[in-house]
Amino acid sequence: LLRPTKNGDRYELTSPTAMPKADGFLWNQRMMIQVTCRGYATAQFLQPEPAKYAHAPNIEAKTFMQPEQAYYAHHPGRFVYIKDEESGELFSAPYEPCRTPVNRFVFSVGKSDIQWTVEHLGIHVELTLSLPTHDVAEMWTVKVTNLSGRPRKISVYPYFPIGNMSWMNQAAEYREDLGGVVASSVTPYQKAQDYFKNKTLKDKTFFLCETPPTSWECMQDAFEGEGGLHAPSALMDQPDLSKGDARYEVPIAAVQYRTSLEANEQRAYRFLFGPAVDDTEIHSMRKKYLSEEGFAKSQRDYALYIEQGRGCLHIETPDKHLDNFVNNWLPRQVYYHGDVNRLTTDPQTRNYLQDNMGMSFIKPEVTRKAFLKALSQQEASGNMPDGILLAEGAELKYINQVPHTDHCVWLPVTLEVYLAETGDYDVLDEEVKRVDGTTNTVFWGFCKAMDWLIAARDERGLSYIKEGDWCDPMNMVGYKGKGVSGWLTVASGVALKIWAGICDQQGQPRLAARYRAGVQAVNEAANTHLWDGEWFARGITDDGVVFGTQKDTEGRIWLNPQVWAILSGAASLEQRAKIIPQVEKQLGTPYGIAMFAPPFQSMREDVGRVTQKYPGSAENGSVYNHAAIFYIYSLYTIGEHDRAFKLLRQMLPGPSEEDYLQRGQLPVYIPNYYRGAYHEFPRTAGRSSHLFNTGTMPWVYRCLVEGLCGLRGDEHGLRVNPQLPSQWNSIKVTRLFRGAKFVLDIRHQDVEEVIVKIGEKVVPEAYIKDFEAGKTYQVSVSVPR
Ligand code: CEZ
Repeated sequence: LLRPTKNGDRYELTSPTAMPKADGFLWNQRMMIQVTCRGYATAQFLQPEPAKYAHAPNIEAKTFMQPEQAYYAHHPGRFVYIKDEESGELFSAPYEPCRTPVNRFVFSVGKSDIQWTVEHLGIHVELTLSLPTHDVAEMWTVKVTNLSGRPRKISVYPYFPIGNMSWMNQAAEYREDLGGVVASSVTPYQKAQDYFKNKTLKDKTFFLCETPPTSWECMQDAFEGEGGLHAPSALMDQPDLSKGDARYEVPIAAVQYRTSLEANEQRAYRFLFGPAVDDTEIHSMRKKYLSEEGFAKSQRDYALYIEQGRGCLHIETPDKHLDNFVNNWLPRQVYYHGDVNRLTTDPQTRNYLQDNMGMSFIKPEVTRKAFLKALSQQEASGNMPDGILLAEGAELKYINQVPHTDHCVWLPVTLEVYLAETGDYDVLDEEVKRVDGTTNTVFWGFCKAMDWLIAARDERGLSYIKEGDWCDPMNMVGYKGKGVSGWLTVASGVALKIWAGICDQQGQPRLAARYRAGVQAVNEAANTHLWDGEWFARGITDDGVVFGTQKDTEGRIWLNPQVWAILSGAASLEQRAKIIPQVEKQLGTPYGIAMFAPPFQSMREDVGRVTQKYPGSAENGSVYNHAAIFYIYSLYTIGEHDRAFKLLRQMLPGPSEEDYLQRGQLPVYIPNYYRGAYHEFPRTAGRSSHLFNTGTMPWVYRCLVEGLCGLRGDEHGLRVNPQLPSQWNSIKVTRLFRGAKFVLDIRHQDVEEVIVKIGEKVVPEAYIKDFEAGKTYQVSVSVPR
């Protein structure tokens, strides 16, 4: 059903029906596309706001990417019909729209391309999708081979629906001069001033053919006729497509190649699909890409671009599936986040900082710039805005119009990773010009942010939540201005603790003392008001109701406050010993640890819309991987490596077939959640959201680097303290660190403490300080059993 290729850099699925939403994604800095095994696609590009060039056939609401997206027969996709001209039989690749059971099916997801192989009626069809590195377009290769051992007459019909582009103006026609179908539209608007803004939008969609087709059709209705998508009238009732256009009718790009194939003969067709402003741009895209050499060159360039995201860690462990993920797919997903910021112009501040935290392992110069950019938008109060504006004219939209109080926390939390990786403390002295016109250092900005966190607390010393914290939809705990967040209280403790350490390093003991006092204050407040006997409560509502306690039948125990209490030090050793068994008992599932349990079954007006999400989906008690990875990270910080590893492993789909089928997703990315409600709704528990935007990724990388492999940097060097799962004997690791390469052989042995040797020389305190960039070091590490 599902298999990796040799080194795990591709995953192949051999059924179009077993995991219908199984998908892969490709991106560049200006676009992304997510495609399913059956051929449905969702593509977006930035201009600079997200836009589409292939739409649904009806008006779509503009929104952010949706979890568990539902596909339907007319969903945008990329399809190729094949008709046997002698028998009249029809099928389509990859699988939709005909849904014909085919003889052979392979959906193969690679890091820089996605392929399908489909065999039916003695015809072999191979589809390949790749992207240019800088431009917005899809590059499609369709290869058709006659395997039947006799001459064949067939028609090949690529069918790329374009959908409802605009209610004001839309049309499509075949353009001989440009060599393809061009659909034109006017982005709908009403305000006069928008006319001037919209002038530069890419309102055309082109589908260019390298080889001129026999015929074409540009109108959805004419193509489909009464036959429906599975047997379109234009294919079944007439020899050739009728060269029709679309005049304020829903456009498509369908072309026909009527061809004869000798036995074993192959034909290759190439197409370019994407948006453009005008004919000139379409013409130049054609010139640049649409040829065998153009495609080959672009594919090489794009593969190199993706390769830049290979990260700083390579592992060989007893778990090959884990290796495949860590060596190929994990850095790719981290890179995606850091490189394109989820394709929005106003990423949420916490997302922006964490996505860039991941870049510390890949391209730390990007992380550095991100801190400067974020701080330049810090408010005069010291608070951080809800989103960071990345493009000129960008505005805070959707969730960023809702006041959340946790954004400052993420500054030191993410900086800690950057500093560990680079040792670049100089960044703290950088001057930042701020929105209010003043200029100050990074260090100063962080202090202001920490002061803001200390101040934004109530008379009990607990942190106000307003309309949300890390948990976006927890919007009614504090909307009247009084409610507090238990998580944010202890998370402030974590932030202040990290910052105090940095103040010490910077020779600022008085500041360090001030922030340590802050840590103590929040930890005490949490213990006084939120400790419930076995775990910490999640918060206290506007009306003074403590929630997330033993009294609650829904939302009884929440993961985040426990985890960050462990990290902040609010939880003592005795408290930890109570918390962990409760967390595992109440939140554990075979698909990972749930964010809280039991899920809410109906609205709780003093908690908010999180309780209205479907029980077990998203923040309402799913296995929300971002929350789960915080827990895993905290377990590594306290040496609980077996618990940590078990949960880390559960984050990946597979490797059993049963598990793949239940999750419905290939192990080429980690989704933002798997369904929870394990006890309430076991049928759907474990199902993937298929949303690859998630703050989980940098933390997974961190857990591997610092936890499992135990190779964490600090100011002067690399500290070695691997935490292998007990059942493993040894692993091999390659770690790139500040320009040097460490090749490590790490073994469980009968030793009392970690012993590190470079060659024959023992490295004191397992702390590698003397090394040079550009050199490779062979390191052997003995770890106590
Ligand atoms: O968005 C994420 C946020 O991007 O939810 C996380 C939060 O920490 C991230 O910053 C937890 O709440 O508004 C909603 O209800 C959405 O469900 C968002 O909360 C959620 C979606 O995954 C966005 O794609």
